[in-house]
Amino acid sequence: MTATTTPVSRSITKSVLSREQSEGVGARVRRSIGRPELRNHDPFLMLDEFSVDKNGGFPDHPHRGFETVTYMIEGQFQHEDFAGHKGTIGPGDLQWMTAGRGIVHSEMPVKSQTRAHGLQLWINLPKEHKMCEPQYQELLDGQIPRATPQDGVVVKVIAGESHGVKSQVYTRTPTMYLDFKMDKNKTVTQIIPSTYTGFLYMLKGTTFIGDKEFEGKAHHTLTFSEDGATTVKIQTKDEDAHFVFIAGEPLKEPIVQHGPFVMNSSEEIYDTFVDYQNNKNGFERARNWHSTIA
Ligand code: FJE
Ligand code: FE
Repeated sequence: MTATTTPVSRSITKSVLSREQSEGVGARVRRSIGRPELRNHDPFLMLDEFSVDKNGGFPDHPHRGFETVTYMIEGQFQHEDFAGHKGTIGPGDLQWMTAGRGIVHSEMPVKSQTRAHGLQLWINLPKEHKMCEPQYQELLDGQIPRATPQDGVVVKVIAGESHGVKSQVYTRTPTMYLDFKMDKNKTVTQIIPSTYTGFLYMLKGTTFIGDKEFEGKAHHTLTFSEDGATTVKIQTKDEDAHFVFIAGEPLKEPIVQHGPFVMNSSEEIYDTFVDYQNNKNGFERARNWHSTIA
């Protein structure tokens, strides 16, 4: 037993603004997790708020050892991989991709659109899942369950649970991913497991978080205290707000990242280069493959 008492609500330990930077080919991203001030947010590796016009995108590139979760806010995004898996996601739709042992794919806006705007989260995989078979979990907006804890508060439950509503998404790394839309002058409490690390990424408006009412504004990442508290209190005042609430169980395993490959040791990264170069151990179908959408 500890002598210190656990606070009721998590508080905010850091608030970091994401300014736009260039990424991919002619794409702009506001990087949240993964920027220098927000490294080591185990199990999360990266969160980008991307904005891509018809001339930009993320053409043919590989992944190994983690998951990418793409959540569209506006516009249409196309993807195509080396196994012939192909599709388009639009506003509110979600693609939860487990790269596992290897994916090579292309992610591009639909050309007729003016702008594709969304979020891409990279979640690390536990050692025992890094070399799993790739898997896609795709959900259209209408298939994502909603919780309405009160009038004027809608929570889309992308992963995990909120106010009794559960997601069916299978998370190899225990993860919560919630999209909150709150009218002004509302207060909600979200339950979070005591061991999870987490943060809010603000898309619109202003929130006040925790008992000390830490202010959160658009394009800011607000990281939660790691004090074992099992709720997060979130308020709005004179503005509506839109944000995502992301939290997960830290893996506490070594992370060796080289661009799109994330493994546990430099030997495994070296092996990954060899596999990718020689089209083996998951990269067989990369031989002579070129996407048709890039
Ligand atoms: C990548 C550079 C990249 N953020 N947001 C290097 F741009 C990427 C990459 C993305 C990406 C893709 C989408 Cl759809 C949205 C993104 C970076 O593809 F994987 C590496 N390694
Ligand atoms: Fe990708």
